[in-house]
Amino acid sequence: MIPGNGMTWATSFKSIDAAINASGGNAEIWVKQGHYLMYKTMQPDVTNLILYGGFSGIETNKELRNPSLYPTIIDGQNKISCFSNTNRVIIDGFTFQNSIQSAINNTAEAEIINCIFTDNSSESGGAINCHDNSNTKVINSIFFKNNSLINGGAINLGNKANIDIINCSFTQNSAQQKGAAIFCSPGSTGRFINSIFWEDNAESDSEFYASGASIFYMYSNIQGIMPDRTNISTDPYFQSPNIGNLRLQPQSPCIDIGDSNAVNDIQKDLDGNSRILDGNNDQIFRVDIGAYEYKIIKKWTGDINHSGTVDLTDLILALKATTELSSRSIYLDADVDEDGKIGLAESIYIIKKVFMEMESNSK
Ligand SMILES: [Ca+2]
Ligand SMILES: [Ca+2]
Ligand SMILES: [Ca+2]
Ligand SMILES: [Ca+2]
Repeated sequence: MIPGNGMTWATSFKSIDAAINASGGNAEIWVKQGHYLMYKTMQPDVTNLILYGGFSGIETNKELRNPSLYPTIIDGQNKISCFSNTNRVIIDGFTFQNSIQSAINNTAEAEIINCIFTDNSSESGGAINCHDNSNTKVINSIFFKNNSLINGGAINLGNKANIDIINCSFTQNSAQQKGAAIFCSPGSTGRFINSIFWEDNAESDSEFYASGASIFYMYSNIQGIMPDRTNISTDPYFQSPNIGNLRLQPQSPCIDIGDSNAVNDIQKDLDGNSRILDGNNDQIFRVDIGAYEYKIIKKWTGDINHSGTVDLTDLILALKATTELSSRSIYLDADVDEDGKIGLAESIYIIKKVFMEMESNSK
């Protein structure tokens, strides 16, 4: 591919690094779906960088991307760390895997949204190492099977480092010593809201270690804590935790018990579905705990023309509806995201459903 100017998909850069260097900072970089093997740690020397993943490679509007349909995978190949920032950065919509020395090393300020961290390792902080005095915010993200040789299987917080963890799910991370989900050094501050910490495994303090640190957890499900007014400690009923599917089953205690105020500026979950949905059918919309919002599947969900099946005809009708071409065979109770309209959310739902059926038929 001939390296371009990065202004269109046809003239895109050869690598994420090339795009970062050319941007000079204060820029958004859109990264197409794909499996990006890292040979060199990305160390952007620019400020206010925003990296978005999850594009199929035709979008002209970033709202149309979908990291769960079009994963952008950053792979450290068990050789290197993927990303290291010394300036403010936003990383949204990526999967980080197979890093050593942590997938992300944050020494400044990082906002990490809609990301999946899996099979990363380090001495401390397999997925994210938050170095001394850094600020980190993690939203709608999953930490699955990361590990550390010492402390902090998924996340390590250095001295005077701050972290906000909102609507994240941690499971099956491990640490040889303390804090398989998160290790908080003395003097650090951690706030965990609407998050699940379940079945992580360390020699002690499996979910978090926070001696000498300031820790606040609210509206969360944490294994090993005493339940209180807002927090619970009970099996979250992930769909298939052993393969990293941390969506909630219908009987999950995490449905509709989160703090909706914490997600005022978060419109979607890790699947790109609407937050907030009414997941227990009491007509009250309340956010769930964890990275995914549970959605009740109603009789006509996605079946735009009420034919009894969800198929490509429904997709065409839903797409027609997005361009405001009305059709007599569009039924509003096929609504997927409870916004009273047929459009993009329904189109994405139908594509996923049709793909999933094709996949299960080909097995
Ligand atoms: Ca409800
Ligand atoms: Ca809900
Ligand atoms: Ca149909
Ligand atoms: Ca809708």
